[in-house]
Amino acid sequence: MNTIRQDVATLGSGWNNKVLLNYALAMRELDKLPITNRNSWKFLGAIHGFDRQLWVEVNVLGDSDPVPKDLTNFTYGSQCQHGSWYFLSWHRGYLAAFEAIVAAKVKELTGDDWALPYWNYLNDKNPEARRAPEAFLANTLPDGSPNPLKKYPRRQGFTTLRPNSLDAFSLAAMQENDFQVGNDGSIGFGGGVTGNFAQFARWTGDLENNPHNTVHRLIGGGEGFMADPYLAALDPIFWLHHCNVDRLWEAWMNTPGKTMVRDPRWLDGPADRRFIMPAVGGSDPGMKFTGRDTLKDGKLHPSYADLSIGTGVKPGVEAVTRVKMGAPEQQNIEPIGANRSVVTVGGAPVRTQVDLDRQATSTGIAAMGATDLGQPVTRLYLALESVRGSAPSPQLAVYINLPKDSDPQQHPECHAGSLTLFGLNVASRPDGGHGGHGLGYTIDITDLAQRLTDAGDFDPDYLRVTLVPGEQVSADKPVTVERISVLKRSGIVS
Ligand SMILES: [Cu+2]
Repeated sequence: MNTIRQDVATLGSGWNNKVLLNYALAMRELDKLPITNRNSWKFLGAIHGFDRQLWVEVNVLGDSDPVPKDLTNFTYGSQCQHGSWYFLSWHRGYLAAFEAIVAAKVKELTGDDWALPYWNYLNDKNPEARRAPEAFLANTLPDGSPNPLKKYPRRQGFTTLRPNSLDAFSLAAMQENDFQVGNDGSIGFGGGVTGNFAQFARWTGDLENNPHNTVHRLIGGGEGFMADPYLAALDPIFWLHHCNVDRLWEAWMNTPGKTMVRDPRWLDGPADRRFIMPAVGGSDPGMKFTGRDTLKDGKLHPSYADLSIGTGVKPGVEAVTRVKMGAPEQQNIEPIGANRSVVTVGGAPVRTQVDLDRQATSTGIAAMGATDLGQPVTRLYLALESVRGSAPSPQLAVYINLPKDSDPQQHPECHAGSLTLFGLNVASRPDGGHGGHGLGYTIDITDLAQRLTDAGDFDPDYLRVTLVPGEQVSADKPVTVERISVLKRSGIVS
């Protein structure tokens, strides 16, 4: 075997997949260790998110189990970074530490080398790509003992990622050319700007939004661990999912025309502390890292067997799916309209009107399709700001300019985007490390605005936005959206 990360589908089926068999054997041992051990399965899971009461409720912890202080004071525990530009770098460090600990256990048990495999679920050349590897679905190991890879709950009857009719599950994020645009990073591949550590910050990046968030909900459903950041990393399938997300980032960075962030706040941040992971064996001081350590030539830079299949890009080959808009710092983001009040989505679709600045909208629409070098070019975005709710990963679909009283699902031409609000429960808690300010999402509506304009159904004075509730949204568990605005991104074709 090999320490390059490989597509799990290429490594054999069932328990013939030795990488997964070794994974199961190592997990079984790590799962026997108490949470006080920094290499235990529970400690590793708690690094992502930890809530003692919830862990006792779902029987992961006993009532009187001692919990180490460095899990509850945010040193090691509850570090996961979501809704910010640290999402990808933090998770890369997390994967590296986890992989080293599991590999050491595999070595001890079997003598084999081990690397974390990835689940290439958007590989359209493999008709079985969306089905979870058999090893995660089998009840028993080859020796007849219970299969640890199936130990923690998932969506009922889960075998395959099955997007519902409100879902988007795609590689569209890979078309974005810039990691971060605007002072707050509201737009881009990688997530919003924050100088400090923030478990849940304000703006979700494109890749985090989809496929990352979508897959969490498709596996977890309402009750499964993958749907909730406090529990997700306990499910061993979490790591194969995140390995693929990490690979997508790597593929994106290796594609000419994509601009990775160079801001020292990202490279050397966060400003107020270091990210920290346990070392193999768990001794102090642990492994500290910054964004820089995760990039090429950094100590946490991974290697993948392939960066082309199922990634939507061809590393090394310039792909002009979207016109380049100039250096990110020379692009401008400007709000050109907003709705007037908080929107609450419960059991039924809700409509709201976004009033637009006619002049700014008209010039924006006129420049949307520019392709000539040096010409002004724009893209339009719908921004959902400070979204809050109590469910772990509720689903919302967003439609624009639906005919009055019509069924949204009959109008795919009005579908602007689909969101899975992964971690909304955590981001909305006023007692969390994030003040309960909720999460923000931007949806690129350029192509839709172009289609509506061509059809004569885009009025530069206003947009009618309809929010359609999906899974985990109901009258009892509503989602509130503080403000819906339209952002105009302007640059120069380059
Ligand atoms: Cu995740």
